[in-house]
Amino acid sequence: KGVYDVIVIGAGIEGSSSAYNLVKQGLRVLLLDQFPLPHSRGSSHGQSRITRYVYEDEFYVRMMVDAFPLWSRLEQESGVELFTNCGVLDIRRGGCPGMRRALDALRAHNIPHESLSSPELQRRFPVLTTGQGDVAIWDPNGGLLRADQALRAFQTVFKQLGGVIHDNEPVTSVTPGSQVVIATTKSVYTSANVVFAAGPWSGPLCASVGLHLPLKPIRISVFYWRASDDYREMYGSSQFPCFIDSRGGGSHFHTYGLPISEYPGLVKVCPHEGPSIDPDDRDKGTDDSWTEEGTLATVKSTFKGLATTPSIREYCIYTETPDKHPFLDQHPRFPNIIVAAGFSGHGFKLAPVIGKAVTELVLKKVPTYNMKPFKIDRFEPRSHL
Ligand code: PYC
Repeated sequence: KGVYDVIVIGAGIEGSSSAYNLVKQGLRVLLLDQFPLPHSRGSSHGQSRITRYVYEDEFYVRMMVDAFPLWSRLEQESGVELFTNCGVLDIRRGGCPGMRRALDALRAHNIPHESLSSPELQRRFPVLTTGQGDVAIWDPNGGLLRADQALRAFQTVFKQLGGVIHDNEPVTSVTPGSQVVIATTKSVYTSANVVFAAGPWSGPLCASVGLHLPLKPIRISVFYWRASDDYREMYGSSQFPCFIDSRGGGSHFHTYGLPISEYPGLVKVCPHEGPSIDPDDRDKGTDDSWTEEGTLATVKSTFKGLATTPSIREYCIYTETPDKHPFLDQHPRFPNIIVAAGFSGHGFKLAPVIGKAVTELVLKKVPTYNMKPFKIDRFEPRSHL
């Protein structure tokens, strides 16, 4: 009792997927969360997320090649439909270097895609108004993930396989050693390995074991905009895709969006930026009117028939790293402490392969994926210690 092979701290999507993958290896696994589950305090709540093959970095495309079938496997195991294949548009300025890189990355893995010019975009998606120099990559196999159901599915299967979840149980200390001692508000546990997957709380957790990582929690406003009656059908998932808009500059804020799904008649269009916050004070006073103004500029310039005031604003936290790649690595001094943090707002879709990669790190197996971009010492070697 109280002794585990692995304790995962943080039952968000990365921690829950890690716990699920670890228990499948026959390990005794405890998944801890500081809040009662489910909760909306971190980065894994809400009903929808984008999933896609299109990425500028080839190593993410490689990971998505595995992530799609692993999401399907979770659908089968849980009996819950998690994915809607509405496609994804990656909208950009023509000729930008990122466009070339993204196309090369897709080609490297033979992923079906199309390049669309501005007139072609408007022909295919009549709700769009794009500028002359705008282009897009069409990722027909991407779409929408049911986020809160996906989180529950990982946790349900984990428990069915013998995993243990303790929620409403904050960790109060971690003492490294060949057996790590984890104290919480309710108990003391020992474990051969620990996974830090605490989302925006990962910075202080890592610092408590001498690891100082550049992790910056930011608050993202999740906006829903009413579609007028004439356009409502055109914004449904059978006609409208998910999109990421990285045109940047001028009136174009970096935004993303999804078709009508969780709230009848409401289209999700959100900024991909926000103010730096303390996750314990997420909802307090920080001015982020600039994110609403920036998103509104895109809503007005690009999407026909949407209201000019959002009907709903919710909050979600991204935990950003300087290069927007996560830390997915062993602690440099204590190799039985694994860090999985800093997903920078694009980690949800990757969760099945993050869980697999974490399991390989715990079991000291040869990694399936290129782990170099995720190394803890990639910025300034040893300055983090
Ligand atoms: O990775 O596709 C993505 C995404 C969209 C919004 C936040 N992340």
